[in-house]
Amino acid sequence: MRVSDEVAEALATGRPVVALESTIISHGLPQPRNLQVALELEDIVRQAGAVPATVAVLDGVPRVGLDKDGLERIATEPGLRKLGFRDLAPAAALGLSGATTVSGTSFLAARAGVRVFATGGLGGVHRGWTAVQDESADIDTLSRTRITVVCAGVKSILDVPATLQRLETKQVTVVGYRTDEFPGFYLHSSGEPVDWRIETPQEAAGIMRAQDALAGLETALIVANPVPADLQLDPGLHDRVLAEGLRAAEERGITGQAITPFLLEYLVEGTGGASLEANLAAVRGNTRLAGEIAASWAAG
Ligand code: PSU
Ligand code: MN
Repeated sequence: MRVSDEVAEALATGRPVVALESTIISHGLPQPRNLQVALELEDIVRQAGAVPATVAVLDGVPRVGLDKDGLERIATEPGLRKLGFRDLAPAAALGLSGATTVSGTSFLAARAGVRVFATGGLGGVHRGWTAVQDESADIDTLSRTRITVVCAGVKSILDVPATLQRLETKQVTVVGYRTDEFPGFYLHSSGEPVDWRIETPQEAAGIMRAQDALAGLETALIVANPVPADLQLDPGLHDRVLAEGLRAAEERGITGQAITPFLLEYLVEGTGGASLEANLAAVRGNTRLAGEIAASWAAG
């Protein structure tokens, strides 16, 4: 694994660092907007006073902290793989390049000593799980990785109540940021309750210190930060296009790793780009908050 000089120095001197995932860039957003977003997210982290560490695997080398060239490769290289935790070893051994999901990113970031990670929405339990047991590896990795993930909930293409149940079973702490309801990714709320609510980045850092003091399972802290209500996708449009997308996925037999990118893209097209704007608003807000939490954590 290669940690960039800037990230290594920040970690060595106790400066705040925020990990960013790369699958959202390679598979989650359309070109050429995705490269602009990758750069913008790094900027947002810097504005919060922290150092960005985008995570990916390049030519078989897991990387924590990418330069502009690396970000460009993630955004533009054709046929880039999508790498969860279990894909890291084969990618390394075969010298392949790929973008890391929440599960791949969490593992590598935590290994490098990065404690805070910003993303859009987590993977989770897919709808129809009673027939096809598709549950994102994100959940299992977060159940045994000490990292704080700031997200806008889980993607609304999933079975949200089932995902929350799995997070409970797997002992992953979930707190709402200034909300009593679990966010709905493109939507301000999923309508599902969360057990804990915090109001400040300092409170998040406090929970992280308590996790360490309790020294129990190495589980993650999920800080669920809703997209602002005025920037959310229209809920009626969301429900309609999502239902269409789910039908289309079923008709075309799309399953496994391909289903998430397929549905995200379907939503972008079906909403005339509105889902993309809501997605970006959520990711920007999460990145800003992650920077603030990392700063508070580093200051403590
Ligand atoms: N959230 C987004 N866009 C994405 C993803 C999440 O807004 O592209 C990615 C994340 O990398 C997440 C992955 O870890 O989708 C989950 O994929 P799967 O369901 O195949 O585990
Ligand atoms: Mn899956």
